[in-house]
Amino acid sequence: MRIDIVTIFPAFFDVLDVSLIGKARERGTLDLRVHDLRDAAHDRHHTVDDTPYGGGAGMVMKPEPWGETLDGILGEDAVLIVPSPAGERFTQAVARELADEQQLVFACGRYEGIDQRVVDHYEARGRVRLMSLGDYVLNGGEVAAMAMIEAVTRLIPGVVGNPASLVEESHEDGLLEYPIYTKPKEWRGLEVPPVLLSGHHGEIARWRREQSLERTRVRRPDLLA
Ligand code: 6GU
Repeated sequence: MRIDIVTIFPAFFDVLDVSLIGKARERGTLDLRVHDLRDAAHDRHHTVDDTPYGGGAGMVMKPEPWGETLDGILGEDAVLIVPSPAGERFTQAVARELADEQQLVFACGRYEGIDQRVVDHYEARGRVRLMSLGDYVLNGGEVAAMAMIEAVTRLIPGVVGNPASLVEESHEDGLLEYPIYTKPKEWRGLEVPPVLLSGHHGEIARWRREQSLERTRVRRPDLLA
């Protein structure tokens, strides 16, 4: 998979050369490139923002640097992803859809956002998805893009070492994950649930299922509705 990130803060993405994503890049499983939007801002101060038409607080990202940068990046089959608190909700199901794509391009806005015509222009020519992580506000798209990139890339075959570790997780079956334990059997007076030491695989599976359901009922009843 190819991933391109456009941002005025390329340094946010320096951490993408460590851990599993870094390994996938070294192996060539993942071709990830970070682009500085200011390289396409040609005035002396590399200006990327301006005041909003119609008035209001804050600044708006100018369309021209976005157009020049995205034109040079977007391939035929690319999906342009615009992190935005006004977008559709990013979920595990969306992550699975995106993991099948050839190219994802993340357009990370700052300030109050990007001139609407950038989205309108690329929506008329290809696939664009405005994506929100949840109902809260971040300062820009960078941290959201990072979260989405991690959620998507770990689903690409070969990025996570053991594919079995992908299936028994929170949200993969629509429920929260059951509690997990390792040695020692007793820690600070707290015991590992005896069923897990019983060796009865059927009973263990049933207990885990019940725990998943109970956790989901208490913490995330919206997932069961
Ligand atoms: Cl994708 N962007 C910003 N700026 N804030 C957010 C978000 C995205 N998702 C939740 N809050």
